[in-house]
Amino acid sequence: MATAFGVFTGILSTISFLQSNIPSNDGSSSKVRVFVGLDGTQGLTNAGGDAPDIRQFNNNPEFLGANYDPGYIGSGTYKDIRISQNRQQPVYTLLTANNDAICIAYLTTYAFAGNWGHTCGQDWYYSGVYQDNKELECVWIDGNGDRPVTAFHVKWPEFNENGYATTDNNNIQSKYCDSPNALNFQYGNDPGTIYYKRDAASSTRSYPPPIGQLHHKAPVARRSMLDNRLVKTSRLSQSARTLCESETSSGPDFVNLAEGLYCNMQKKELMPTCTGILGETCFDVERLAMKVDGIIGGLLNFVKIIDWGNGTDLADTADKAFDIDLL
Ligand SMILES: [Ca+2]
Ligand SMILES: [Ca+2]
Repeated sequence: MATAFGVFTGILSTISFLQSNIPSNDGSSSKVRVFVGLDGTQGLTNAGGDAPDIRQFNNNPEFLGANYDPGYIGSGTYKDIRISQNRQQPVYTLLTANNDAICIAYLTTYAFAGNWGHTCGQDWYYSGVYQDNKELECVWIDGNGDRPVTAFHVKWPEFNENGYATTDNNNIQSKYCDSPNALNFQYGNDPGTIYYKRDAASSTRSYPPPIGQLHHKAPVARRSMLDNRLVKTSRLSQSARTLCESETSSGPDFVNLAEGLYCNMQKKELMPTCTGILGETCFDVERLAMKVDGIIGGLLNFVKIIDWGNGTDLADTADKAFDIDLL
């Protein structure tokens, strides 16, 4: 796959690379391959699901074409999604999730590795899919609230032949995670727009498809209202406060043990975890219950505890799901 691609060495080679690798049979379509993680990898489950909507944009970026609701991708497999468009190069590709979440290990027209989810602090997991003998991570996307990311775009020339950064490590965060140009994750309902910065001086602009080509789906009921799972983590990068204070976040209740905060995602209510002080109002991590003025309230009926661990020990980062009766 991606290893057959040339290395980006400059504008000229980038152009020839793009032109020679657009897999188009008749000059009227482009193709994006979406490869998803393999169920069973460190407890990965339901990695397959609905293929994302794909929108292609040229370098300006102007909308070129799209394929909406392109079908299903099985666990550990890929789907080639064909997009009807003119002969212009698709430089930006926007992937918008549908309702059955998928965990993306890699993408090609050119190359993008699912590891970017982890690198940029998004919802990720181990994929069980290998590239050059190295296991890729996958990034989760979902359209109706089971996972926080609903869409992301990639600007293909910003990624090397293996789908990684073209900059040195010091610039990865600023170029790929903090600026919307090369890569941008979105969390809203059915995003159809890409956001980018032409340069640092100009403001962020959005480029939706022209009126008439806009694709609207009926807003979906976000499942977070019914989600009675709890995610536990000790990773400082996964802040319960950040998640709770974000208007666009959705998903299971979330407790960060290192941060000492619990977020009731339905109410978007932040609460400290209990420390043993008399009379405190807090979330009791052991008993899975709220304490008000030191008195245990009703038990919270979590059906699953998803333990993301501390991010350093593979055994502890498995997406474990416990029956509540076994705790
Ligand atoms: Ca799924
Ligand atoms: Ca879903």
